[in-house]
Amino acid sequence: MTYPGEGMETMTTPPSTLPQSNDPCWCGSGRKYKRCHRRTEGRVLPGLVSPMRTVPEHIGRPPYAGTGEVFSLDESNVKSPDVIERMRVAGKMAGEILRLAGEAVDPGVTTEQLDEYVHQLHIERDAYPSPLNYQGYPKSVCTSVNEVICHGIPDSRALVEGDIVNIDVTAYVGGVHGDTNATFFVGDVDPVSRQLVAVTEECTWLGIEAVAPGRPISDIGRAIEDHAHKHQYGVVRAFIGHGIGEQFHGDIQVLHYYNSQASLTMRPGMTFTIEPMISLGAWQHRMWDDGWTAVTADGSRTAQFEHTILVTDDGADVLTGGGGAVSPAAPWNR
Ligand code: EYF
Ligand code: CO
Ligand code: CO
Repeated sequence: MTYPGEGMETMTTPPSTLPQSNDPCWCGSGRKYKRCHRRTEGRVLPGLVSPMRTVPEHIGRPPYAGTGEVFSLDESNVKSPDVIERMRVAGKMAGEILRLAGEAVDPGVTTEQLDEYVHQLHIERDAYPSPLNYQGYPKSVCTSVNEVICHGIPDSRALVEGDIVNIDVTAYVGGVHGDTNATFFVGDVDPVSRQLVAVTEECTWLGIEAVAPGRPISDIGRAIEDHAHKHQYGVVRAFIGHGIGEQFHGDIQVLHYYNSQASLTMRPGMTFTIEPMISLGAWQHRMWDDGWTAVTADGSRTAQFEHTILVTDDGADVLTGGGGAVSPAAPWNR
């Protein structure tokens, strides 16, 4: 079998007909295509990351803001009425910032510009963007494009028509965090990706509807996984929902797949996130060299939605929801 350009020393642009996985790469490297250029074709590449932004002195900040080091506090899983009221404020604010950020998504906009906008939206509201310096994370928001599962660092890459981008906003205000995310379309997006995004949002809501006092927390993962598998999608296992309150990440672990060992009983007053990451293919992940960015092992696209949830006497309250939040599949927008 021959390929266009075979026999040439090197080629710098791919031919119109691409090799099979085990055939020699089109570039003339002598390596198999799957070990050479197939790794990057059509994939998101890292761009340049600008310096960390600053937050005005008058804004209250979490303990890690100065050093980047996260120490766990002795915080109850069941929150007091006072903490819950403050979490409603933080959650509503995060939902509003997420909606505004989503409205700014367009071809040509860089994820760096989204970060600048999200940072400013926090400052205007006297809030601290929780990701900033959390374990040393360098930006105010996570922006995860196409095969990036989560924790994408905003950089100089411009969004391209047909991309999907997840924006993950966490606001710290009144001494508590509110954490929410959604996946947005960049211009006209192909039907396969649109379906992935729609089903991922359905998975999130089915997980939320499984929240009930007295029930094991494994009910949430079961509901999410059942729906994803009906569509032959993968459920990412490496990243999970978490307790939230005065700490960005509390003790509670919310798996997005079924595991009988997830036996914690849900109780009124508990607060946690539900944030399933669903992929068109592999559930396994790989890390970029930056140590932050997680991508699907096979390069397939992935989508995510997230809400901060309060367990109530008869189900769940969505603290990051409400009229202004982004959620076409949410009960209030149906
Ligand atoms: C050291 C981070 C640390 N972690 C979680 C830290 O819950 C979250 N989103 O819904 C979430 C957001 C952020 C986060 C932002 C920064 N971090 C990320 C990746 C690797 C890592 O290793
Ligand atoms: Co989040
Ligand atoms: Co989260």
